Amino acid sequence: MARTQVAIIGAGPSGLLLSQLLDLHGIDNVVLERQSRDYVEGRIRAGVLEQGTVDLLIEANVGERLLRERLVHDGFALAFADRTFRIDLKALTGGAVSVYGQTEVTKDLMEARVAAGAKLLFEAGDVSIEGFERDHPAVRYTHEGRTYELSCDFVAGCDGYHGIARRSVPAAAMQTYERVYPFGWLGILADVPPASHELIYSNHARGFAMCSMRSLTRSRYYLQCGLDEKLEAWPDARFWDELRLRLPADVAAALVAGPSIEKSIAPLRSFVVEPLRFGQLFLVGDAAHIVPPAGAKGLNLAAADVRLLFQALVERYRTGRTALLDRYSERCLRRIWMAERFSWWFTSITHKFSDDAFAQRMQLAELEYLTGSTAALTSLAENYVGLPFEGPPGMSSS
Ligand code: FAS
Ligand code: PHB
Repeated sequence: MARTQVAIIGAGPSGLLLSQLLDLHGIDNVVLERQSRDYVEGRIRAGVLEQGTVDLLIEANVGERLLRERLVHDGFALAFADRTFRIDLKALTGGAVSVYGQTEVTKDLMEARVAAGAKLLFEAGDVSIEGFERDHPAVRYTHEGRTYELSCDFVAGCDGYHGIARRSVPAAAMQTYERVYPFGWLGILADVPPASHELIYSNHARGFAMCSMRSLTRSRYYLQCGLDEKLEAWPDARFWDELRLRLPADVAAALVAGPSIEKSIAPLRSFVVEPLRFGQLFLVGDAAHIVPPAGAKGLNLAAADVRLLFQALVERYRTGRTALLDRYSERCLRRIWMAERFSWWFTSITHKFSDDAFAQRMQLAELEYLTGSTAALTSLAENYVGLPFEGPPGMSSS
């Protein structure tokens, strides 16, 4: 039976970043990914990185293209009642965010792992975890028609919301918390210049809309849509027309339409599982939590989990101590719940939940108050740029 120190299930951002950081600290690991490399590198998802995530990618030696190509945004805009209001992140927090697609983060990580000769196995089927309560669990999988078994010290479940890691744990051993939203996001990617130099989140009576970007020549837009919507009912022309209707007139006038290069519908949910550790199995990223994307937290939360697990594994292998491993769940959950709250709140004030006139007036009152209060704006801004990471290992938690 093959052996490694850490078996990582999933080669998304969580799995690749953990693998890279462990490797840089001499900790042997194997990554088992269900899909092909092309499929993983082709996924279009997040677009905004917190500074903490940027710093971690630099620490992982994959920050060079990111620092060269990212767009640093000192602010973003809220649009409502046919006007836009700029949230000045820099003035309110001293911070900023980086616009750099998750697709590019994944490509940078993948390139680094392949260059390092990492043990990355794609199209690994039927992955299962045996005995994660034991000191040396085993991970079974198939590849090209043969079955393999990998013995390890630890398993990192980086396999996303639909993965098998969380599902390997008896339901009685965990508590889950979930809110499924009554709408999804219809997203489009197009090689057209963005309508604005910063992101715009638009609250509109027809539904939420969002203007984002991947560069100054590639735009990413979203429309809130019903859960029963089908992509085939949304030809490009309909998407652009509806987007214009949901934006303030000046932004709509600046919108440049063009052929979509990607279009997809994503459901929205808030989800957390507690705890995140089960014996030698540790859940990381979307395997442990999901946030509605309005707060731009999903990918950043995953990176924060990776940071804490990587620190804990380095402590274990360097000193034999397991204090940080024992605190992994508690340390992750503090940040997870803060991000869940912010993402839920930001979704609640920007999206259309019903035709209820009172509810819509409450949203507008909240937006009016928010954009008129430095205290409220500071709270929004500090959550958006990313709350500070917990202190270095060993510091007492606040
Ligand atoms: P991922 O889901 O990215 O990766 C999990 C990996 O595990 C995948 O490669 C999968 O193929 C693999 N896997 C699954 N089951 C397996 C098995 N049984 N065996 C082996 N491998 C297995 N976040 C934002 O901040 N902004 C956004 O706009 C945004 N948009 C999103 C849109 C969609 C459609 C989705 C699904 C998510 C979006 N997110 C967004 C959140 C997203 O960015 C995640 O937070 C991020 O991908 C988390 O990374 P991972 O934890 O690595 O999980
Ligand atoms: C994106 O560019 O895909 C994006 C950016 C910020 C969000 C959500 C999505 O809050």
